[in-house]
Amino acid sequence: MHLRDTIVAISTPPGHGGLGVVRISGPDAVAIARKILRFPREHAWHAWSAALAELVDRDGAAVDQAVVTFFENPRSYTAEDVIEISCHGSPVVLRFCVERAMNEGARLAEPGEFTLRAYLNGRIDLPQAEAVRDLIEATTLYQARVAAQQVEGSVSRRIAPLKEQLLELISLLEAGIDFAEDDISVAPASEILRRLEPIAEGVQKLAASFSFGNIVRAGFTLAIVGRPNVGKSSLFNRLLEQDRAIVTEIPGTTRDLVSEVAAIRGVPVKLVDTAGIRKGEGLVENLGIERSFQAMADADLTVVVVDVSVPIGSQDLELIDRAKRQGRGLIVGNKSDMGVRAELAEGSLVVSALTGAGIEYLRDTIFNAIAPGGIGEQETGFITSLRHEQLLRESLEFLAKARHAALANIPHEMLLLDLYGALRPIDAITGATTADDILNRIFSTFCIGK
Ligand SMILES: Nc1nc2c(ncn2[C@@H]2O[C@H](COP(=O)(O)OP(=O)(O)OP(=O)(O)O)[C@@H](O)[C@H]2O)c(=O)[nH]1
Ligand SMILES: [Mg+2]
Repeated sequence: MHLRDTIVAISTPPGHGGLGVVRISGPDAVAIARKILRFPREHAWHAWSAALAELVDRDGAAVDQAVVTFFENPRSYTAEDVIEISCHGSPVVLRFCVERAMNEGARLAEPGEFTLRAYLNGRIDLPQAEAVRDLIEATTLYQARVAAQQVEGSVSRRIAPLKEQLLELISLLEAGIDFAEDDISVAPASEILRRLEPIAEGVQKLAASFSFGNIVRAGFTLAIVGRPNVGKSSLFNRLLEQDRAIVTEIPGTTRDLVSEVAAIRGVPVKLVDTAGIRKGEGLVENLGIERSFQAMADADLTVVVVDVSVPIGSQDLELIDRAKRQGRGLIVGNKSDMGVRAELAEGSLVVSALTGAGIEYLRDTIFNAIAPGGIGEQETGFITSLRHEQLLRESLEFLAKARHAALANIPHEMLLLDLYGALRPIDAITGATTADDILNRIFSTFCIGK
């Protein structure tokens, strides 16, 4: 990567729009902008203020009117001089603007290169840079909020104290080795163990937060199963707040899987409506039922719907049993508006897809199944990146080794190797010691212009 280059890219999505933004960053940004723009009066660059200008071709003919903003280094997105040219959102005009900048010496930016520069210039760390991508790709407001916290540095803030404690322990042992001739141990095993424990606990907790973080980022699959006509499709539509699946009074209406993503308390949940399960009436129905079982096996959570207005049947019980065996099942008694005659096990919910009664509570219950431990704690910062989780697990392994070494009174030189081993992955998370190929992998998943 050549930080001396000045880079340019269209930062708004492809296609026609009211506005389109071209961004230029680097040492020559101002000089290039001067050549491709014409200001009404002799223009003095005022940083962080907008100026009206004309985008001109080489002969000086105006192609478009633009609003130009100058972010002077180091107080810009990349920590370099940044010019944002806001033109009309026409793909030809935007491409023209980029080509003009390239003719004047700018280079087309690689995917994620603006953010990469922010990182290389020390303005943000790696978790913050990765969160920028998540923020752009968020599909629910909740995902965006989590990513925004990470852009602000929530991941690094949780890692920093753990790293600090680890460094303290390392320097304690390093100091002890220097005095080794005196044959006095500065740090007895009990002291090392006492200090190791909270570090390992903190790293473990953070690594474990990935199970929820991953759901927030990648989503969660919920299968709705049950006998025919119990109201699965009605419930599916109700949770989706949209009439997506066909509902009729004829049992066996749904023949195939229907799936759609709904936001439940902000978490993207893939809802899967399935064919009602009964002893099959024909080939198509049997195939549909097979898929219902498959969906159940694939789901993170299964909602077994029963008709609560009639006594529970043996087929209901069979399904409930199967869901329980597969892990996470939730029993929902539907049609409560017609009276409650079924006796349901504890922890079951009673709702009416028709009137909406009990649906909010069902949403809460689904959310709690996704986020055990309550949302309160979860919001204080969890990791959403598989890369972070793997590095934390690696660090944990070394911490466990260090613990064994301390227990076995192994010389501190050896124990220190384990502690450095635990430190390395932590540094790799924040980018203190990250190899170039890993950087390339991270930033190549960005879109161009970010
Ligand atoms: N009274 C009442 N009727 C409901 C309720 N939910 C669904 N129904 C009715 O029950 C019938 C079946 O609803 P569906 O949602 O199609 O049931 P399903 O489980 O998807 O049925 P299949 O796709 O055939 O397996 C329809 O006539 C619905 O209007 C409810 O909460 N109360
Ligand atoms: Mg249906």
